[in-house]
Amino acid sequence: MACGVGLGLHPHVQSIKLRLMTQETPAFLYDPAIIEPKWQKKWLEKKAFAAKDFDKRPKFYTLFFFPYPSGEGLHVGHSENYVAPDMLARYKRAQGFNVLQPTGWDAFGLPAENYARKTGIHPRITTTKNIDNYRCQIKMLGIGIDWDREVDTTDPLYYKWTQWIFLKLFEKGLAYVKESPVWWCQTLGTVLANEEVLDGKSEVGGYPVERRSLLQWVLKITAYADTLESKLASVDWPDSTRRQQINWIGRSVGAEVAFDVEGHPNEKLTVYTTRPDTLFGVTFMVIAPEHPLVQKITTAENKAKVDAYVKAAASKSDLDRTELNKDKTGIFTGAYAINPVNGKKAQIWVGDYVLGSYGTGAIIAVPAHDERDFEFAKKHNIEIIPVITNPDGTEATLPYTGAGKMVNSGKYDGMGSEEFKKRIVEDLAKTSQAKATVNYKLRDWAFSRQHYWGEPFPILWISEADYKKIDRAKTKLVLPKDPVFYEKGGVKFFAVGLPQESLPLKLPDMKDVHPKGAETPLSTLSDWVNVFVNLETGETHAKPQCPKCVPARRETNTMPQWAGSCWYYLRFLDPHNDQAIVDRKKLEYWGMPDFYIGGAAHAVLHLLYARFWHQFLYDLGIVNTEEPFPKLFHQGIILGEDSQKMSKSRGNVVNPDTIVKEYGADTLRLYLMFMGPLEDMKPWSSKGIEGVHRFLRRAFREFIGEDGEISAKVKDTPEENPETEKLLHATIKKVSADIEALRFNTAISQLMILLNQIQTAPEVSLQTAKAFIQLLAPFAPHLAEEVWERLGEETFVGEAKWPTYDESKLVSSTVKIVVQINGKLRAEMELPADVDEAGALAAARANEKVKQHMEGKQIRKVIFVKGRLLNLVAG
Ligand code: ANZ
Repeated sequence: MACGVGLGLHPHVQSIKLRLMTQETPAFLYDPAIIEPKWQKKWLEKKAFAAKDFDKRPKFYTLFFFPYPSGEGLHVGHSENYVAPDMLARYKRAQGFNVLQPTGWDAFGLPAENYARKTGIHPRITTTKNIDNYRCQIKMLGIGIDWDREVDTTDPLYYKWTQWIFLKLFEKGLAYVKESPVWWCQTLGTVLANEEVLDGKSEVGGYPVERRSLLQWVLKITAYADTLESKLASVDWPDSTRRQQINWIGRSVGAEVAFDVEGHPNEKLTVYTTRPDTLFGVTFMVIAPEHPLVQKITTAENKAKVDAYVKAAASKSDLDRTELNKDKTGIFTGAYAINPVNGKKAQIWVGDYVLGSYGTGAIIAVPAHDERDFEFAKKHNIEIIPVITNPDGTEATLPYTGAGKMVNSGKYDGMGSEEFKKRIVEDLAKTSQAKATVNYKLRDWAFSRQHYWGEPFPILWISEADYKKIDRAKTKLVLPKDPVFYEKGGVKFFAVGLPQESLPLKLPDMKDVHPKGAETPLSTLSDWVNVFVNLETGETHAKPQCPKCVPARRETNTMPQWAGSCWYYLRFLDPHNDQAIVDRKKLEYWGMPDFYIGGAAHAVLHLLYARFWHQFLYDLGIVNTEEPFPKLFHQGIILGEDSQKMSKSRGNVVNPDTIVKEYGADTLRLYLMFMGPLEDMKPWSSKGIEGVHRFLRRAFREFIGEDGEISAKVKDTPEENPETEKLLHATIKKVSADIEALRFNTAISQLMILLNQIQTAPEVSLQTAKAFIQLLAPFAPHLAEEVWERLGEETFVGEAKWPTYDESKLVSSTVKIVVQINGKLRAEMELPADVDEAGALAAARANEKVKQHMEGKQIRKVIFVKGRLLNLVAG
């Protein structure tokens, strides 16, 4: 049973009730089902994990990717994501840091809406229920969260600020509208997201889908392409993630070169190329099917074929046209371009592998120096002219993509190709036929969704005539520098932002959140959509109540799920502020997360979008750092016991609830961290979990006696067995360093070694027992609190100062010296580490065993190896 579902009780609580009734649990037994809820309750009551604003201690802000509360509840992968930073947080707290570990819910999104579509249950209801369950599960794992800072992206008090940021983007010209294709499913009567369309059919039901053009909001993330790339150098992130972002941004340095078009004196065909050094080798050109020149230059005899080709291309996605397209197809337009470097004619083809949305939508093709063009030229019998040799000047085997010396390039022959690359652009620039440019693969961010369960846009649409009436100096409406408008049937509509003080614009309630046939659910709420707006105050009314009121339509798209997660890390610093996103002083005190952990799957979307908004907020002066996540870490995926990805269909999913019920959260926590290095992908093992559970039982039994009180073995004395003492200091050193470096697995091994030593020693000091419990506390906090309490402590173990080690204690004060008599091992002596030959000999003479073997013999020769051996030759 999932947390909080059913009887409304934590499964632990249920089992405890049973146990208490039957008195099954003697106090000396380690029983997580009793201990864990007990301490979770105490932590909550005492607000043990409250982060204190402006506290004098140094701050430590740790953040895990906040969960999307799905109906399925937590799986063990999430558990790993929350447990690991919790260990760090608990350690830092004990180290004297003012630790902030918050969480919240990324709760808008499609699953709740799809569930509503199937069951009729409103997303608000499912979302609240799922959040309750997740909160319960996170508590069940013993994660130390400051619950007073919990946020929920679907709470109007939260999305007020998501809308506020959007309005700022709108005001600064970074939000605009564009007609863009979306997937429409006639049978379902709805727009579908890309991920809901599989192989050209709806994921739900498998119905046919078609492309429909709809007006969409787009955010100009490309304005930040340069900063998004360059600032990556300043963050401590996994290399692969940094590289993925760099590739996604795709900075490309090249040149635009303008070609004349034969027979069309008023047209220019401008291409984008990263290889202007190959310009003399151009034998054909390829333009995208959507390029405006296609219609103008295609000759009559080629028109029918070209039209058919263009039509076929229109139904393909960019991905189908590029990455997934192995066979580069094309069709000749019958027209020619004139090469500005030598006046040579080049055929102009249409090819769908050239994208209209990248560069200029047109390319030069150089078969001698590009594999793709080479194959194309061979297939269509187009001339191939080599213009670059091997680096040593010899003729290269074609296609040759490297650098070398220029040939067949007129006056530039013999010049190095790298030098020529710059030179030709400079020379063509003199006659405005070329210019150096930078392009990015990054596209602007399509920011509209045709769903119900998202943030409404705080935007109204009004007529052009009414827009012109607005007095910019007086109005409270938010207006962009350049108007944002669209045209329909020859009439223009202009976007205005609601006054900032009117936010939040609440998501209106709807019975059926998936009305059939509507492009957007909100568009069916005509009373909500059609309003009158006062052009001065920005207030909206159901009726025209004043002379300044004009009719307006609300925007009926909602924001994508990414919006709320773009800035949530800021809200934790000041979650209840109604006047600002975050108070500046609190921002300055806490700063950005010192540690941010989550799965690698978000390498580009969330982590890029959040950086974009952060850099925008930085430019507005709202945040004081250029990057939101200075240190990022990805935990590895946990596989099923069969080493396959966990999935319902494989039946290899491990449910944390079950594990907690069977072994307790401490065992789950310890095992998750003991499985292997945090960043590694690792398979689950039932045997492994048994092993760590036994370790915890042993730890408990070692310090707690049969009567449930301190074990008789634990002595309240300053004396400690030298071996135990040495190992304790080594363990403090290693566990501290390992936690800092997130090597939780090796820290746990070391604790196991120490426990073995404590078990072998006849006694253990109370001090050592306490230190061991403190070291164990980040990993198994419930057990640690319980033992700590029974050892006579009154505060939480996490509040006690982390144990320190003494470097000098790490060195053994004594050594074992082996005594051989005539080559035979006769005795072992424990002596001071720095004992010399005379001292060792004196000790040997006094040793009973040595005395026996020396009876009647004289020492003839002594061989002494310092710290190890005393060999006596006797006769
Ligand atoms: C001539 C050439 C010769 C090229 C050569 C490459 C190699 P990146 O680095 O990815 O920016 N290109 C330009 N616009 C394109 C478009 N809209 N669709 C498809 N391909 C396009 O790549 C830039 C190169 O990709 C450009 O340089 C152009 O081909 C092609 F030996 O120009 B090149």
